[in-house]
Amino acid sequence: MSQPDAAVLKEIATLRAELEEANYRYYVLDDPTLTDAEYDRKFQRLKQLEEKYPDQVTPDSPTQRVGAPPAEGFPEVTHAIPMLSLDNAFSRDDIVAFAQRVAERLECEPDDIAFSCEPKLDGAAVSLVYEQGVLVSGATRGDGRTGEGITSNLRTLRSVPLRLRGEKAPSLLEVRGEVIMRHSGFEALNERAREEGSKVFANPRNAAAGSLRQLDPRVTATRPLEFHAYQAARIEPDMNDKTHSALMQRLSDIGFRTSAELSVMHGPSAVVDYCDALGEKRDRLGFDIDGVVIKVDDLRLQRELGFVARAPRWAIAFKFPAQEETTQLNDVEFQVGRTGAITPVARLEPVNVAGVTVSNATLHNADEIARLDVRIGDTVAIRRAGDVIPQVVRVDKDKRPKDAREIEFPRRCPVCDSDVERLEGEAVARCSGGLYCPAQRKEAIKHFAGRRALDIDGLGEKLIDQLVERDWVETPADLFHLSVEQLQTLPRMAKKSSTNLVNALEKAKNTTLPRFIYALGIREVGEATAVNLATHFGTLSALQAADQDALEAVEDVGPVVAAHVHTFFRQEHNQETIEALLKSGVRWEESEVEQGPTPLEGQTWVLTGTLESMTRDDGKARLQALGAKVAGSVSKKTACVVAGEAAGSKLTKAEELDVPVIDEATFLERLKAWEKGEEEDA
Ligand code: JCF
Repeated sequence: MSQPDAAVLKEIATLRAELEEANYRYYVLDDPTLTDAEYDRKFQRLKQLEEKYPDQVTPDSPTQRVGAPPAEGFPEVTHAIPMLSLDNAFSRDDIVAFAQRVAERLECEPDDIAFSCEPKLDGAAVSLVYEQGVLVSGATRGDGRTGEGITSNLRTLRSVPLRLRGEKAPSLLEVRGEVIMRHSGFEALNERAREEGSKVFANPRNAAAGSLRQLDPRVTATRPLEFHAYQAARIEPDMNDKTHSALMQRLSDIGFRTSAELSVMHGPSAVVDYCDALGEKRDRLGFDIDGVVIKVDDLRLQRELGFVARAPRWAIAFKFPAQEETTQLNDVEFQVGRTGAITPVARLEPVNVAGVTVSNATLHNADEIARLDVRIGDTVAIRRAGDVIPQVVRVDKDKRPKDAREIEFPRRCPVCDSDVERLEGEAVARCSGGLYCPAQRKEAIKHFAGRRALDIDGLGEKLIDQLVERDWVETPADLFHLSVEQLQTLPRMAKKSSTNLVNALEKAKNTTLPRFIYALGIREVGEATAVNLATHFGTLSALQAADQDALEAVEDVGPVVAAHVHTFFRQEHNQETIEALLKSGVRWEESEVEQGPTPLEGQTWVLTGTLESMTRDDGKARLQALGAKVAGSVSKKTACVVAGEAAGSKLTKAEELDVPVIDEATFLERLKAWEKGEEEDA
């Protein structure tokens, strides 16, 4: 095997440092410096060098997060220092009493004590051990005395440093903290699980704990988990930090995510204010917390206070109201969305969940009803957290009344009586009525008028319902024919509000192409896709004329979205609506996109192996800009294969099928020539 020279060793070290820094900026500080493409490029380069020089691979290399084989089970790990739980406080009085107890022991006044306050994260507690700055072990809390060794799984979390930052690492460090899943990641995970019929988690805490206990680390690696440090159980040699808050800053400096909400409060009434303020903010954090952890900030005083039985005397957990409550399911109704998707909605006996009255919750789809085995009359657990729609998470079958009724999923649309269709492999059932269905029509018009679409001021839900019910508005274009006289005849619409609406409609006619595309409500075309489509095609007519291949050449547009867009513009009623909209004066500035040269029109290319001068994505984009399609596998129809370093089976396949193969240098030369618009002479 060849030995790397000094320049290669230096490149490896630099890449590792850059990737570690990028991870830290992204996953710990939430302040990324590298773009995803730059990160991928450096990562691929490091992987390539490590493949060439396997002796240089180190366990703390950024490439080594995934790769451990599936485990048979997890070893038992005895915690050097038990992982304690905290005593709870449920009221202002409990907090004041805690401060009083602490003050008595320390023989001082409660108001003279500094308390460090932070959110109590609702996830799975774990402990990480670093020796000479390198992660050697990670374990769950377990029963506090022994937990499960899940090192390979914890290594896959990018917020878990594999090596500590800084010049001089402590010889031993044990850090404890919580592994959490944010609401966004949790919802996406469950959404996917519902589609695939795999395990749906009741809440982010279960999802985090379940993800950490996967035997295959590659599964854990796909779960959106974050580690937040909250305690250093052991540091050798002692760094002599004076306070818990200073120690947290140190943990942040050496590579850990710590609470952004940590504050030091002086005296119990300031602590109570902190708890109130965090309670207000709770729904906007984007992850679950179940209270506030309050600690005596001074570490010397913590030692002086010591422990009782299972909990420290120097800390307490103030608990917020639970985000799960039980209530009764009174009925299930079926709502029809913009795309016809039929969603079962649970009508509940109203119940207060963490300060908000909940009387409806989603049941998602027919599979979810079956999974929960829920019936009308059941006692159900409801979960409400942050911006997530309240959900039914469990059924208490012991409390099921004798007359509980099965929920029947409708076969016909509850609004327009069209057939309900459920495509093979899809979790959602849809009304087949399209814009014939008043429910879909209402939703389509609400979408069209929405803030992110045409932004029609003063055209609210109730008003749209009335306009559709009276058959005044069938398509968005009809909105622009409404008159003040007509609007005035509606309940609660005086002359002034009618005039305002007509003016708002006039104003909304001036829009932009991305907004217009988004407003059309094409399936799976969100704002970002609408921008990409507008930028790529420049004009509405170019977009309307695009075929499936041309659509797939747009950034982030895959076959499914391309098909939705293509089908949309082929429907006669959609063409008519668009024409009517343009005729009534909807307009925007068009920018003819300079049509680049398309010498590769109709050709399919394949990129394989590692390219030195660009990422594969860059190569793909440049080929697509020249009119080519870029595929992932080689077939007889492939026009050309670009073979980079270490190209494998695709290269063999190309040779078998006699497909032309070029190397990177030739590829670059040809790209440049084509991009300049020179004729191909081959
Ligand atoms: O966020 C938490 N769940 C959390 C738990 C935060 C802390 O600062 C903790 C904890 C459990 C024990 N501190 C201790 C000592």
